[in-house]
Amino acid sequence: MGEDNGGCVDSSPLGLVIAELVDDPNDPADDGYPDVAVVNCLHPGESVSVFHNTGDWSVPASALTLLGPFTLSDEPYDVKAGDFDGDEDLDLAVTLPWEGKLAILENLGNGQFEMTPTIDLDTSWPTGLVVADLNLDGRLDIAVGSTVGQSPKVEILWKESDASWTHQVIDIPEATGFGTEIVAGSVVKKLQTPALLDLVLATDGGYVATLVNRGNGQFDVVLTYTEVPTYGIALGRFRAGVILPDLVLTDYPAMDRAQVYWNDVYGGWNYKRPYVFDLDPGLYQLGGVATGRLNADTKIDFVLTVAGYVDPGPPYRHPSGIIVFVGYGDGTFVETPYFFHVDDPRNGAKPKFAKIADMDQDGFNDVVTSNNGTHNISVLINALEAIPPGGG
Ligand SMILES: [Ca+2]
Ligand SMILES: [Ca+2]
Ligand SMILES: [Ca+2]
Ligand SMILES: [Ca+2]
Repeated sequence: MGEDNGGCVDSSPLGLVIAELVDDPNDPADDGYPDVAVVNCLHPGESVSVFHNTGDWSVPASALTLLGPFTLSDEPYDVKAGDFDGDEDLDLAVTLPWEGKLAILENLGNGQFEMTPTIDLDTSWPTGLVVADLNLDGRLDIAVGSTVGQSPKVEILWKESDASWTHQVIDIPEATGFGTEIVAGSVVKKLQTPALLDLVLATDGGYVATLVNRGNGQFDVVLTYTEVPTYGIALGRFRAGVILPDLVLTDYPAMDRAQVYWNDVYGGWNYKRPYVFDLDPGLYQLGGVATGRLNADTKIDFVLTVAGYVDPGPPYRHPSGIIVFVGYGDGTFVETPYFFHVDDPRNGAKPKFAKIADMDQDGFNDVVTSNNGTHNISVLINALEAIPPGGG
């Protein structure tokens, strides 16, 4: 525990994806339980670990079975799942910033994943990625947030009918910084082709770039200046009755705020307000953010990860954990969030990415975190009474 690895552990998150990656054909109860893949950036030993969700949560500590690790050629950043070869098993795509490459691990269908030849990118420092069929041709494409020089780019890998990838680099004029996290969603209403997904990229130069998907490889870039380097972003339908999603991002240097923006319907984002957690600001480091339903109401909530620090004096330690901001369904959230302990910072745990899924299939979403600085992920099974519904 707590094995350190210089910049990787201190500054790079461990990407995490929840998807049905492994099915035990001898165990019908296994069906439908989502599995977890997480990238390990410790050197040496850069790899992907897959946790098979057996579905037996009677003893939570043994509900996940570790598979792998499956070796990568260099330090990874993020991972997403998609069936890239059409065999109905979800494969894994991993960004390798130091190499400027993308790795695809093929799911062999028996709990094993095999590295295929890495794909050279035309941009450098790929970080976040998203897997989606961006031109509605039935083949999954990949969009990567990256950079050229000091300016952020999005590189799209279009999957062709002969299984090759065609690269397209989309410039984001006037923005600065590295691309960090990228997400896909229907951000702008499209009368002709409502299913076309747009892309939203955050940069550590303080920008959010929406790439409005016009189809046929055409994207209009709409830029919003957020003033602060961004770490994580997530979309969510925060306002009941409003179809287009709003946005929440983590404000990295301030280290104690999430910022909520409302969709302006043209691809831009209107700043609403920050949400502050009151746990000794400065003694915590914000990580990622995820959106979803986390209590018994139908309103969308969001969850942040925070990494605590160990102090030489009282109170000695500031716990690492997750913070849930309960949504009111009108685009606002509770003032006082709920904190849940993940791990002891004396173990070096710095929770980074958070993902939401119903791990035990009881009908209520749970939270999974990647704990940078350790060899652990944490699964927080939702005990509903712990998170009362928002008022309002
Ligand atoms: Ca596959
Ligand atoms: Ca496609
Ligand atoms: Ca809720
Ligand atoms: Ca659950």
